[in-house]
Amino acid sequence: ALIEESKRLAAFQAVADHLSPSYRHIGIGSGSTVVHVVAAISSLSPSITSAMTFYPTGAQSEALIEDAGLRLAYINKLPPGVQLDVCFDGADEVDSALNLIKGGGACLWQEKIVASAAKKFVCVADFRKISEGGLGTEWKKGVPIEVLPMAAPRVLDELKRLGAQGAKIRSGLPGKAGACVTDNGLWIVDAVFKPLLAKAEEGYEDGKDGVWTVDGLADKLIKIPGVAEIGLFYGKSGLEVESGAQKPVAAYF
Ligand code: DER
Repeated sequence: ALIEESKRLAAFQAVADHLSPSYRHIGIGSGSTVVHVVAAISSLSPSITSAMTFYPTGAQSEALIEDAGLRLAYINKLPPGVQLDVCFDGADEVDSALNLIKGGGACLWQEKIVASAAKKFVCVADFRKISEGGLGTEWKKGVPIEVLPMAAPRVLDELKRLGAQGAKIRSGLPGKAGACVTDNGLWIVDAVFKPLLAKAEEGYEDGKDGVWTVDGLADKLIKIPGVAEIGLFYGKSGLEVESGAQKPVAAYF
């Protein structure tokens, strides 16, 4: 109950702080925390929300928008040159430089596309997601990577060469034999690395003994043939980070 309450409070705070009534195009992420974001938006006056259009990041997000009676549209229909005013989404872990692990819900590819279309990205996360010692210390299941199924075995081999302590194809939830299949028809590989450094330390050799910076690892992962997208999102330092149970953990642009 504490965790749900923390998600709810963080979500309502994030909407109060970061959703201006003047906004017209809003991205909605995936997962359980963003459910509270949509609840917060739905609690606003219809005179405000009726002027807004909401863009999903997958099947769950789409249903969330529809079930809330909010206007639904799709990112490929956004007029050229028009950006989303804001995108709200969850995260699996957030470090001190606002880097994120995302993909716990296997929605990372569309989430990153929609996030990249927004002027402002607001990450809403409860206290469990705050990284104390680098990405991977709280979320221990590994960095989610969306891959083309036929390339998965070769991706697993390359991950081991990059120093992954463990890498595996994510299996479907109970009730689905075989691999988890994303909204895009692909698979997820979860790769466990030693905790990631938020930024390179002086004279640091990235990847030495399997210890990577977020940027250094991301550059390697995205180039592996067969990888569609990776669940590492970049923060932009210098913006407010409000840590704690009841506050949105990060807002970055
Ligand atoms: O899959 C995702 O990227 C989700 O946003 C995930 O990172 C957060 O899910 P949660 O809000 O249910 O913890």
